[in-house]
Amino acid sequence: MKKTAKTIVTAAILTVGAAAAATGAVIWANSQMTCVYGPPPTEYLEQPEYGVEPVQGDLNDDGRADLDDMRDMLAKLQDKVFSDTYDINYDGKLDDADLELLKKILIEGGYTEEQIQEVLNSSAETNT
Ligand SMILES: [Ca+2]
Ligand SMILES: [Ca+2]
Repeated sequence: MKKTAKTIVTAAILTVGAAAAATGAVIWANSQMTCVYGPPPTEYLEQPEYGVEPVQGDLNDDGRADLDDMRDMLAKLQDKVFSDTYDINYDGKLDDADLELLKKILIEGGYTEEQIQEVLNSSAETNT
């Protein structure tokens, strides 16, 4: 009797499983319960930026820290407008300390002192 009941449950699970396989759903089952998951949420999968670690020094959100980020920071420093995006050392101020930190990040990322100095010079020229 007990064996028969289990056989019926197994048959039911297999039926649900076949239906789930046809729709691309995932089925999970054990002797106590059956759970059918829907197909993977494609909208989520198409947006891989979720759960991705932010890149340190990436201020314009293009996924990498580069000289454009430094140009953006220089512009903000010249405008003297505080923005917490650019306060990369999180001290509540936008100043040279943030610029120094960004320089360090860029050098660690493979940029040379010369490349950075060039950006600093061109920024100083446009300011005068
Ligand atoms: Ca960037
Ligand atoms: Ca700061």
